[in-house]
Amino acid sequence: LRRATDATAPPARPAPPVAAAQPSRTGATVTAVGVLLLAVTLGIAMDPAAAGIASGGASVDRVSTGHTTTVDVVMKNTRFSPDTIEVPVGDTLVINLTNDDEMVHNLVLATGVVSGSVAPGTSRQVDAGIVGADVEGWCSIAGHKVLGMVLTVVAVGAEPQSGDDSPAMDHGSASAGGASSAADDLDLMREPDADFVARDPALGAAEAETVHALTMRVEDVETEVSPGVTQTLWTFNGTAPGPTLHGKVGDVFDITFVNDGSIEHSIDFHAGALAPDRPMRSINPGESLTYRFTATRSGIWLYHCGTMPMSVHMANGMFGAVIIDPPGLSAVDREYVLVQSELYLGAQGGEADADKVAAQFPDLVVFNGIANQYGARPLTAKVGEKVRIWVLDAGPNVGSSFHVVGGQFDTVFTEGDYLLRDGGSTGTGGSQVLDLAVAQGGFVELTFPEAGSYPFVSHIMSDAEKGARGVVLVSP
Ligand SMILES: [Cu+2]
Repeated sequence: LRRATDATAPPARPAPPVAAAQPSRTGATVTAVGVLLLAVTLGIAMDPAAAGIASGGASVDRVSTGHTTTVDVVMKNTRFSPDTIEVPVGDTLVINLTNDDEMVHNLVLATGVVSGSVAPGTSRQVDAGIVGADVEGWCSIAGHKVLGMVLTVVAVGAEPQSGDDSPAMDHGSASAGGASSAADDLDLMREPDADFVARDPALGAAEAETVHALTMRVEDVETEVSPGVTQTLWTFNGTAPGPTLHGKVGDVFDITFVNDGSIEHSIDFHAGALAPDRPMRSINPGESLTYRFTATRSGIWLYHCGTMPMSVHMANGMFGAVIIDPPGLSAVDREYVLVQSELYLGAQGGEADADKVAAQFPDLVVFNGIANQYGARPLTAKVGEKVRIWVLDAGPNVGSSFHVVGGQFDTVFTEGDYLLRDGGSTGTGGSQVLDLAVAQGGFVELTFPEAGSYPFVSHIMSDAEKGARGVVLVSP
């Protein structure tokens, strides 16, 4: 190791003078190269990660000045302040990190140094090691980098870097940390394992009670979203979509919202009209709030997390449906509910890739959270039965054009009223697609004329090919 260091280390040089108001420099000036090399060698032996070896060794050839630059950095409004730190090359950088925000943050440096979570109102000291080159840092909580929570460490007096491939300036995505995406493992033709159980698409009857008291608990759950592809989703009550709530006009929903996740979250029920200030506020892990609303209007309503960036929170699983039956809803033989959403895959087992979300480039478009699940585990019906399918488009970014191949809808209810009921005024009207913008919902009714396999899709065909399809298996 010493030989290698001798061969590659540039000659020690005094750090250039830097006019910097904030950093304070401490420590004795080291002049003896032998002592310096010994210090570097010992440092690497004691803490390889601090020397940058674990992150690819971009700065192994740095030479310590023996000085320490200490900088105070405040995290507030999803920003680092200051967001640029100038450090003489060769100095050890120590960052006193204070979180003055109301949500959890952290600092990740491209060298592999991580602060760990910093709770609101707390501080933490981060030893960034010896700075040999410019280093990018960011908050790795999903979406915060996209919101601009980026920190740049400038190594003053460093040699210009060659090429764009330096790990010290990795511009990889915040959530994936520049790692490969689980999208590389996608195989939309792959069948699920034999023991795979699809989410039950059946909608049960609305509960008789008029006050629905329930707990909605945020939990981080690793979920297989397509065969062989898992993501750690932020869920309401363990699944994405969260539970489907079902009631009647006038019912009260008395919700206890509990955040057992790892970052702050919130909940927003479109099914109730109220001032959002208090019930929709974001709460930190370990906190809870009460959210009580009366469902005065019928339809299928979205609920979702409303914490910034909402796109990422929703893309990572935080959505679900509230169904309020319209008065006079006709009886049917079978009733299903399908919630369409998108997935923007981060690393295997990781969280949504915030950059893909911002670019609106989904890897998967799915019904009830899992790609193609009802291809392998079809919905069922019998010839001549009346079937109602509720559909909600949760997004966060892609609408739906819900269609049943080989089927025709004689009834369509969308966004609060019947677009078509029992064939309309002529009795012969039919509909081929339920057309939903993001956050819209409705239902269709149809009767299957003969036995067979009737695929259902979003007729936005590229989305069907990304997983927004299934089958209704109709038996005699
Ligand atoms: Cu959230």
